[in-house]
Amino acid sequence: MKALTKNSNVLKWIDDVISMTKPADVMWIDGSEEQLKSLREEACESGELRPLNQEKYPGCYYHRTKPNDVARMEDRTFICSNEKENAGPTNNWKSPSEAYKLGTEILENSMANRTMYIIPYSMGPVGSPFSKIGFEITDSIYVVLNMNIMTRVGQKVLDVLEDSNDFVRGVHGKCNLDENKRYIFHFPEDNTIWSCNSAYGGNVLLGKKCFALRIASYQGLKENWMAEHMLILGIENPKGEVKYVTAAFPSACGKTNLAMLIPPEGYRAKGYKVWTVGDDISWLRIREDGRLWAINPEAGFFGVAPGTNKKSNFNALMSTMKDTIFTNVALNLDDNSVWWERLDNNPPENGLDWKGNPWNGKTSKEKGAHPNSRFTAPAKNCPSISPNWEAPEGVPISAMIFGGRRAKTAPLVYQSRSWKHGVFVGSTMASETTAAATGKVGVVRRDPMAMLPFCGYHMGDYFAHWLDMGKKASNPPKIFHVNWFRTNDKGEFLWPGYGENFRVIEWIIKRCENEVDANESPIGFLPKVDDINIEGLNMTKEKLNDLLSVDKDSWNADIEGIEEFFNKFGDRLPNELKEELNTLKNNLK
Ligand code: OXD
Ligand code: MN
Repeated sequence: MKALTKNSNVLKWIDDVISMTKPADVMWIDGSEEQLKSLREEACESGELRPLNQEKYPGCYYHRTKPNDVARMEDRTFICSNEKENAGPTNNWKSPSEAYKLGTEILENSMANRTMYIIPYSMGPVGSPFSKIGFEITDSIYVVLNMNIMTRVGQKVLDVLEDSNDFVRGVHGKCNLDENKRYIFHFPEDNTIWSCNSAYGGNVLLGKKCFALRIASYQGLKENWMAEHMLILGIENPKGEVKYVTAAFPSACGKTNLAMLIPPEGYRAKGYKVWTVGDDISWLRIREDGRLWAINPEAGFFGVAPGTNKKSNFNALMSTMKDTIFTNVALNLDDNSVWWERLDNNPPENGLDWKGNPWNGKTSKEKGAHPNSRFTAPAKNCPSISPNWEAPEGVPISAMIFGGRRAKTAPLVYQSRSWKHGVFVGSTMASETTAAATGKVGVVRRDPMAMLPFCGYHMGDYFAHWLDMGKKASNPPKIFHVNWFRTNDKGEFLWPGYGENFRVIEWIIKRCENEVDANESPIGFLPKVDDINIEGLNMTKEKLNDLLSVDKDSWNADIEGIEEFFNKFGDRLPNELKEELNTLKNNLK
């Protein structure tokens, strides 16, 4: 097939990959519906995809991965910077020469009987000054079809790139899915990603975690912007004014739910609305007004299916009703539809589980869907998608929210005293494992800014970059911390969560607008009890007071964990963070 571009940088690189992988055929993805349709048909013929009930789920397909290939593999993920030191203590490292050599051995001739697909894609709206271009070379139709949902693909991207050399070079080869030879290599200094022997989304949809977080975080360091693991949300008041916030949470803390939150009935009646801009990643830049503006670089949601239902996340469920690819969920053979745990109380009797085995959901003790089964759904399907979600220059951010699952220490919400203090709050972010997940309650895992697995360089330098951005922005967002998961002595949650979290977001916006005062505390500003609206909730002021209290003993115990974590970064831990730690210690005395 004729190349779709004359860009010699692109063509030279593609020739090199062809020489390495020796594909039987090469196809450029132009993004046309005609081409995508024929790829879907081919995938259905080969069994790679299964069409679902087209009346119930128009344009939807089903896919299964190998049972050993169902999640991101952090121990097989490497940052291949020239200097080991620059990958930092929180990343796996291999030297670029070793990684290229090993990758070449594995990818050599790996496409001999296969077609190579060349996907030009844009992260962010095509042509926006905030967007970046990448190519993914892959031997998987599943990857092509998922990338077509998650990013903007095709000729229009090449037209914007013209003959520039500024693009990310991604190579993905399924090879033979050998888990012992599975690697996800990132070469931040070369704008390059190589992924082999996996077919699971998080390892192979290279625009997402690999580019939009690991490579982009390094690009942001060099180019004065930020790539963050953050959702973006707009809150509209009855006057029609919209304020935007971003939020970073470790996994299993309700990020997608917050991104698509539906405000409580009383607020909706008054005219409040919530708009979804993004559910996973933000790219943030300082604009002329000194504020940080954010775009969602993605075009779709790659969401966890189990637990998604009409009550927990109506908008996410509605997003999956058309043009969606489901991976590793259960199948209902009676009507050729999908099912997953907690979707409803009516699991299929005549089903197949995620491994393809006959499965009766009414009697089986086994799970039907893999706990990390996913939907890949177009963002434009989301009922709450913001009218500004594709604004080329992004949306202005009033507040950034960090959060984690903390049974005791962190109050429902608090505000940092300054940007510098906010960076400290983000850098010490932590979440506790639940009894259900590990058998052990309260094991604290540090996950700074929810970026632990996604920062493409030394995390000490990443903290310094955050501090620097706050100095460069004359009007940066205010930084907050939330905790929806505080419990009482019986282990019961004190806060109802879900849509009711809107009440906390309302306080955050009021603080940004200087509409309410706050109480100073050793950890930052706490709400005055009367300023969080609990009308219509089964909640007393005493209980709210408990939720907002700061227990010095548990905070002092936490400090030990913070010190231990900070020690990892040696002399690359910015002094400002050491100062903030000392301030916290003194405040708690
Ligand atoms: C994701 C993740 O899939 O954070 O978004 O792992
Ligand atoms: Mn994520």
